[in-house]
Amino acid sequence: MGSDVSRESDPLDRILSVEIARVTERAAVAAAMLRGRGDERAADQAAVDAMRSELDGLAIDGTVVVGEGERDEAPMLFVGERVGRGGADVDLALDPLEGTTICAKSLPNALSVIAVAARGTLLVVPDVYMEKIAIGPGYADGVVALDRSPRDNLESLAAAKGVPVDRITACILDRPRHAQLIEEIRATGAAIRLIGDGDVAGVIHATDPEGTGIDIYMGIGGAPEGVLAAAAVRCTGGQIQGRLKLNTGEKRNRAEKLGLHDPERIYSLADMVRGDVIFAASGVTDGNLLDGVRFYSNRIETHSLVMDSRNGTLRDMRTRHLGSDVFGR
Ligand code: VTB
Ligand code: MG
Ligand code: MG
Repeated sequence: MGSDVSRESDPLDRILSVEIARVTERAAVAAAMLRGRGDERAADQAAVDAMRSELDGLAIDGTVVVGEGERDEAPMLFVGERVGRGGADVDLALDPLEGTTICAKSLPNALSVIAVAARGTLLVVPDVYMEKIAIGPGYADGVVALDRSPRDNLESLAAAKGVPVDRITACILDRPRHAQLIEEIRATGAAIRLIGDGDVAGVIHATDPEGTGIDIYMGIGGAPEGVLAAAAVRCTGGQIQGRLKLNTGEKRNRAEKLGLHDPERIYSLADMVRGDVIFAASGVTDGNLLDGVRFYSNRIETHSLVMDSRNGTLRDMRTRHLGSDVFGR
C-alpha cells in the first residue's frame, strides 16, 4: 500500500502525457488555420481560445504560472488563472502560439507549447527579458556558463565535442540587441543560425544537434519562454541557464514581488524546474524538429513532441484527426 500513497502524493501520476498533447494539438490546429494570413493577433487569439477550452476538459486543478501575461492585459490564460475540471494539483507554463509573427508569415518553427508540473515547482518569472544559454545532453556540468564569455563557452563546448570551433553552430534571435554577441561568436569561427522568433524552439533544437544542426542556444529572449524551454530541457536532458534582465527599478520591483530578490542571479535548470514535468509541443508551421499542421480533404494531421521527465520518454507523435471536434465535419 505504501507505493499507492507515494503515487497519490505525486499529482503528475494522475495525468497522461498524451492528454496534454491534445491541448497543444488543438491550439496548433486553430493557429494553423490562420497561418500565413499576416494577422498575428487573430492567430494568437485562436490558439489561446482553443487551448483554454481544451484545458478545461482535463482532470486537473491547474494554475497558470507562465502564461499570456497579467490578468489586465490577457483576457485568458493569464498568470494566476485556474484551469481544468478538477483533479491533480498542478502548475502550468504555456504558450498557445510561440512565434506569432512566424505563424502570420508562415515561416519555420512556430509551436504551441505547454508544461505541466506539480504545484510550486516551476519558477515564476515576470514577463521581462532573460539571457539564456542552453546545450544538449552528454556534457559535464559547467561546460558552458552564462557568466563566461561567448568565446570561452564556444571553445569549451567544441573541446568537449571533440571538434574545432568552426564546426559549432549557435542559434540566436535576430535582434539589434545581439549585435555584439553575434560579432563575438563570429570572431571565434563558429556559425550562427539567426531566427526571427521562437526561442523555445531554438533551445529545444540545441538539445538535439544531430537532428537540427544547432549545438548551442545563446542570447536574450523572453523570460516566460526561458521557463518553458527549461521544462523541455528537463525532459530531453541537457543544460540551460538563465538570468533575468532587470535593468529598471520597475522590473526589479516586479521580480521582487515574485520573491526574486537577487537581480543578478543566474538560474540553473534545477532552479527553473524543481521537479518532474510533462512537456508537449505541437508544430504550427514546419520546423527543424516538428512538421506544421497539415490540412487534407478528410483529415488534419498534427506533429507533436510529448516528453515526460518522470520516465524519461520523448515521444515523436503524429496524429490524424478525423473526428468532428477538430476537423469540423
Ligand atoms: C523571444 C521569442 C518569442 O519573444 O522570446 C521573443 O522566442 C523575445 O522578445 O517568440 P522580442 O521579440 O522583444 O525580442 C517572441 O518573439 C514572442 O513571444
Ligand atoms: Mg503567446
Ligand atoms: Mg511567446
